[in-house]
Amino acid sequence: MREFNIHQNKTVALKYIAPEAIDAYLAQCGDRVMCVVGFGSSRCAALKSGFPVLWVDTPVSGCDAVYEVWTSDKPVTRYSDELMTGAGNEDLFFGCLSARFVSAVDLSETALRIYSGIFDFLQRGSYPNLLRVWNYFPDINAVEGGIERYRSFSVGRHEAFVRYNRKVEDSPSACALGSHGGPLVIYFLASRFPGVQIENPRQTSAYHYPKQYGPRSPTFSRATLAFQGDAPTLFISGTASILGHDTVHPESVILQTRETLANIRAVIDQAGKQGFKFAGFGTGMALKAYVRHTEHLNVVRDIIRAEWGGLHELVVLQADICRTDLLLEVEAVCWGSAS
Ligand code: 3EB
Repeated sequence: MREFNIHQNKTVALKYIAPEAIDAYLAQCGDRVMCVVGFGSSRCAALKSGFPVLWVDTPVSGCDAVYEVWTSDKPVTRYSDELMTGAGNEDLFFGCLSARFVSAVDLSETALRIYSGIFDFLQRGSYPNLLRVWNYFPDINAVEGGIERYRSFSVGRHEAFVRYNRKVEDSPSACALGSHGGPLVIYFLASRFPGVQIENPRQTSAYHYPKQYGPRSPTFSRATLAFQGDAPTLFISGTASILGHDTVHPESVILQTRETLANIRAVIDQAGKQGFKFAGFGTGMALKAYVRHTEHLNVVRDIIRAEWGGLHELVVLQADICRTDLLLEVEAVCWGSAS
């Protein structure tokens, strides 16, 4: 059998695995598996390994489902309590949570409760630093009780940051997308070591967005740079066609895709100024694109491929974006070369 070496010098690695390959992949990874998230419109069968799967109801371009699998270069220990399941080693921890909610207002309360639970957990344990958070919930653009679900979510999340004295400038990288059903689903990566927050010079920091985007600004950084191990890892937040704080090219998926990729490049360049040596698009980048309209899935994928060629990992999902005029959002993980 071929030598299994996804890690090279990566402290955490990420792979997108098809349903028919997932059991074999997890068996190979053994006690290095930190987190498994399934994306698809129908839930797949339970895994042979029994590893818990956090499920996000979003159609996947070109297949029924895909698994996002995070692995560590060191063995991890599984964790579970009434709030979350997770896995960690001495430096890094992945946590997975989900919670039902019934309305936009309830979503705010639920986000506050969940984030408070996360911060409690982080403060108690050996991973006080929140590096990256993924947020998914259905009907993200629905307006209920006079407020959009996304904005209401941002209010509850912001309140948790305030209550736990988390400075917005130290916010994790993040994304927030609309799934097609199910609960609020959150997973996160936390670390023993603080990350370095990266902002995009082309964009207003999200935590300084003006009130026109909601009563409380979203608490995320454009990227976080984690310096664990031999080579740093750059976690780039969901990135969209925004300049300053304005959506640009609302009518054109092609121009929105190009602007989004320009923003990602700007974040990588900024990280370079703060010590990151990018290993390059071919081996050093995993990318997850979210596209609002099914008919745009291929054009977004084609532009990404034309710009950056054969990426290490690329998955394209259909999901709603948190601003109604945004047609897509792209997140990325970049690995650095050892310095
Ligand atoms: C933006 O730049 C687009 O609320 O956690 C991107 C990444 C976006 C994260 C979040 C929202 C979030 O404002 C939307």
